Amino acid sequence: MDTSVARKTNVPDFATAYYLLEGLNEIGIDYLFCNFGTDHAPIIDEMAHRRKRGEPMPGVLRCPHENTATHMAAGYALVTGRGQGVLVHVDVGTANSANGMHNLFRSRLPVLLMAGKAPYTVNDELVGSRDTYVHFVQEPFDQASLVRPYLKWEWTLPSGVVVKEALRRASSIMQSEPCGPVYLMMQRETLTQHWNADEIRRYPGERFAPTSGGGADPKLVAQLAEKILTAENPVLITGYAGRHAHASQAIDALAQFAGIAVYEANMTNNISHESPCFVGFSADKAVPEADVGLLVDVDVPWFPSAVQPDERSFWAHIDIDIVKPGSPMWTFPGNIRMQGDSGRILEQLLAELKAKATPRFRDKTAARLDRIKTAREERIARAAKLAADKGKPGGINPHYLMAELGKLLDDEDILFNEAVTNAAAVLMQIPRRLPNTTVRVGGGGLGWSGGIALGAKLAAPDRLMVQICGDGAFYFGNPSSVFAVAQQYKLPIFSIVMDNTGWNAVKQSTLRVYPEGEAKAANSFESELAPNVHFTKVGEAFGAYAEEVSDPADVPAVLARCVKEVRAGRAALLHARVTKL
Ligand SMILES: Cc1ncc(C[n+]2csc(CCOP(=O)(O)OP(=O)(O)O)c2C)c(N)n1
Ligand SMILES: [Mg+2]
Repeated sequence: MDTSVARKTNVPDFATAYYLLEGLNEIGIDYLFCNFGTDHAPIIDEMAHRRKRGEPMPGVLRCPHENTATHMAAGYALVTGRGQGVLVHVDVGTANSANGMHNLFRSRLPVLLMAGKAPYTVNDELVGSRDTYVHFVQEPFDQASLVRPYLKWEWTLPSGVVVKEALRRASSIMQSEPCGPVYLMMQRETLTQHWNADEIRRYPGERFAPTSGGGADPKLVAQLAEKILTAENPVLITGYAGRHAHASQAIDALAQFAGIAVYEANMTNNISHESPCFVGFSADKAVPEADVGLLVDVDVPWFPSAVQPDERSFWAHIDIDIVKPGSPMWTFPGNIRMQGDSGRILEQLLAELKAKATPRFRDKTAARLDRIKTAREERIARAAKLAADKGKPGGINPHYLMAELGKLLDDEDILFNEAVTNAAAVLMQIPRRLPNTTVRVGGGGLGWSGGIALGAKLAAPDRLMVQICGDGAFYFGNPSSVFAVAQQYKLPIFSIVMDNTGWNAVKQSTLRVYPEGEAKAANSFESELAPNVHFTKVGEAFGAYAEEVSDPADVPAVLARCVKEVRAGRAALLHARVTKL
């Protein structure tokens, strides 16, 4: 581009918003999850323009609430690995997106959040100038501060001439491991600026690849292998290794070769639960007894207030996110730390062990594998015993409910577990063979499971997506918005509400801090919610199939009817009255 000569008149000329949509396509964004406002007029006009010209652009899904939009992007990224676009309205839409950004950031899921900014001209100096009341009240001094704690990058587009460069930069950062949210703000006047097509440079993906995790320093691998070769009681604890199938396989292979008991702690993305060395969801009993421990892709391996490892034990920390820069406090042990692709590092470790294994190591491994087998069998028997109690009318046992649900699922189906104090029942009763098929977000912002299930369904229409949430979580999820999107875009998900009549987590937390306190004495935990609700009506308002179940005897049939409806293409909502808090 020669800026010294007058702008050419024989080159097509379009608004920045036109190139924005083209650029989004070029960085691999299939969908925009949108909640529009006055800031988006140029984008909406260019959407129609590109459609009229038959030019490609991302699919547009309108979400009545930003919480749905952000979590749909999470679900899509979870299944495809690719971050999508979320388009929201200035500061207020950004504020409504904060819960989702928190959850995506803590889940290491990529997303490009975009918001307008109030126009900066007030006298109609430029196209897009302020023309309505809200333009005068929707400009805070620091709009990005509403989501900044959850961002890897933020920028306000200074000019349309760099729109594609800014999008490529945003994409490179969100897709580089550990992945996460980025935020781009755009003023109306910038979006309406016109540029010649040859003034807008392209930034093709093959030249601007994101970074990914690599292997580890062979010296550290050798050091860890030496420790494992002489270990008596090695354990491996993970929380999100299941994000990558090869990491799940590497854990299984290493554990079987070296006789390592494998735990998932505060799990967000499961590894295969059929691995012979997988022994459960809490390593609390094993940690104090371990002499060598591996922390692999995990945020919270145990709660230090309850559990401490032996002072003499040796810990290796293997993770793509080894520094945890987003956490002011993170003090779990690591005598050595290896940053990179955990699956790849564990493959290096296994190769080293195979080269160095001694007969004594092999004997000890065999003995450990026997112990692990027994622990595994005991655990499975414990789960079956819990599920055998069906509960009572008005108080279905969540373990029984989940065991029955598990019978209806295929290996590829995905469970989104937002059951809060009943989350353990989901995990224990529905062991998963394939990685990343039972999922929790890494964050603590309730209200995610509906949106994430919708986004996952969009990415993988042939798989059943099951949202399992508490009654409190159901409210947080803006369910009317979830079911509206399910209906409008034909995304049938199965939603199960485990209604225990309120916030059991809040009650339990009070009891943990004050086991004999005033709240207990008065049986007053500020936790009960409206008693006579029929959540089914929310689903029905949007054409979903909906049933209520309170008698354990009806559970198998009601679950079968719901699953049948969903597999046939209609969203279903099951309101299950489970054991009260
Ligand atoms: C957005 C948000 N607000 C508040 C909380 C605090 N919180 C944590 S658990 C919980 C109760 C959830 O209730 P429910 O989904 O019914 O599950 P239960 O505790 O009954 O098992 C609350 C309010 C939160 N985590 N996220
Ligand atoms: Mg509840």
